[in-house]
Amino acid sequence: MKYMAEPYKIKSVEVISMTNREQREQYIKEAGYNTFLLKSQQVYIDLLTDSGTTAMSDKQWAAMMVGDESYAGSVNFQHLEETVKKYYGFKYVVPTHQGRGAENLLSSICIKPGDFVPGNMYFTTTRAHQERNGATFRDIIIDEAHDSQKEHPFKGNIDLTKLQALIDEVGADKIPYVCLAVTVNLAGGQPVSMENMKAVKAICDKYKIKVMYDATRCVENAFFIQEREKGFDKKSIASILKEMMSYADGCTMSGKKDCLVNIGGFLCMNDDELYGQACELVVLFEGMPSYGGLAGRDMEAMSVGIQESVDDEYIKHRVTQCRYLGDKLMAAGVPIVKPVGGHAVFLDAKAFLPHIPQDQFPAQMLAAQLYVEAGVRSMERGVISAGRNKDTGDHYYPKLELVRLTIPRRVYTYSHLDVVADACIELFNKRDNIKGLKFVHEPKLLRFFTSRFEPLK
Ligand code: PM9
Repeated sequence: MKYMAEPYKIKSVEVISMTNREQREQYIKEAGYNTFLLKSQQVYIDLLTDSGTTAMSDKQWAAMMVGDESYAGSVNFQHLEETVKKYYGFKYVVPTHQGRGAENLLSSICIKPGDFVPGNMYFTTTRAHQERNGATFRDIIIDEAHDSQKEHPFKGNIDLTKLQALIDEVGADKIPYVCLAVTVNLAGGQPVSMENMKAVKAICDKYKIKVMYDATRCVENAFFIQEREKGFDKKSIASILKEMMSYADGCTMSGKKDCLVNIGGFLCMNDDELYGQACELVVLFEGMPSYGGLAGRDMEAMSVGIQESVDDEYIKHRVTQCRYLGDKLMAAGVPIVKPVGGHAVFLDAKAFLPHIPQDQFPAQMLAAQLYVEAGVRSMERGVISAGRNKDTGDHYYPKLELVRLTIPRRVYTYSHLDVVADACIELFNKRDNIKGLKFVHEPKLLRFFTSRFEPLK
């Protein structure tokens, strides 16, 4: 079977709203042509993000009922700690309210002004925390990742020559850690091979540089290793995940993605001193080291979610859904990032709208027009998300100017994806009529969340 059927059945439903084109034209105008500023009841199929949008299982909801809301030493934290240690293998776990809480702790503790943090392509909140603490981010992903049409089984890999060159250029003492994302969100959800993780660790060990994973979509990464890397096809997702983590000194985690919860995250490490510092700082920003900004019930749901996430059938279906949508679009000639990754299909806005220059924000407008077309909400992942260089004030112009159609976990059916595919194809057929945008409001930090725009005449 090319497209695997759902390995679950539906026990509870949420009614979604239909709107007409006239209403949607008005709503997107009111939202300043920014899909983040739409109200959820104005959206029919919501592919804005896979973050916190998961449908929890009956077992997770049951776990919520055994929340121990003691201020300190909650039994749910003990369960979370045991589960993370079992599946990820790190010595210490510090819970946080979500991924960026963990990023804040890690960056604040490890980075000093003037440092460099290399990574396999930037992520918005991750780089913002690194820069806020005085570091410069350096992209050391392989070149193929910046070309939407290049096929590569592990397009998220780190280029080892680029890593070595940075160490030679700035010195190992200016690199507090390498930030290795598994998978790489902004490259299209592209995975990293086990071989690459092992090689990165070997280089970093030589120079006493830590390797910290952004583990946000690590289970999806494990699936691609099982499918594509020699010697892993007979191994379980759980065992691949554990081996992946053995090549890291720790990780940040947004539990809102692969841990299958609506809120939560954590920071892991093996180092005693780093753990001590994280326990001090977490109290300032999140809460006690035994709850980190989460209710007991949220930690319990995350423990169960982690166990469900490594089920081989679950993850196979998840990636298959993304492929189903990607295959439909490719068959109709709609330009997308290839190969399709683990959490989303990314429209290539430069190829979709070649008549709109990047400084007129083609991906932003494409996301707005897709909403008008069919009530489908997506997200810009291009020049607006990339922001401005903190020293020169110029826009960063990423090679990839994308619109992300992100598939929430266990939420939509293949029929919903048919609607999305039809809308994209329809829009592609009338793409010449779409015009660019200009800013009317631009916040300084993480501008994509709240910027407002107007169409160009
Ligand atoms: N990712 C996403 O939609 C939600 C916020 S940005 C619109 O893709 C990675 C790889 C992420 C991520 C969030 C975070 C931050 C870290 N790394 O959102 O703070 O994709 O839990 O995680 C979003 P939190």
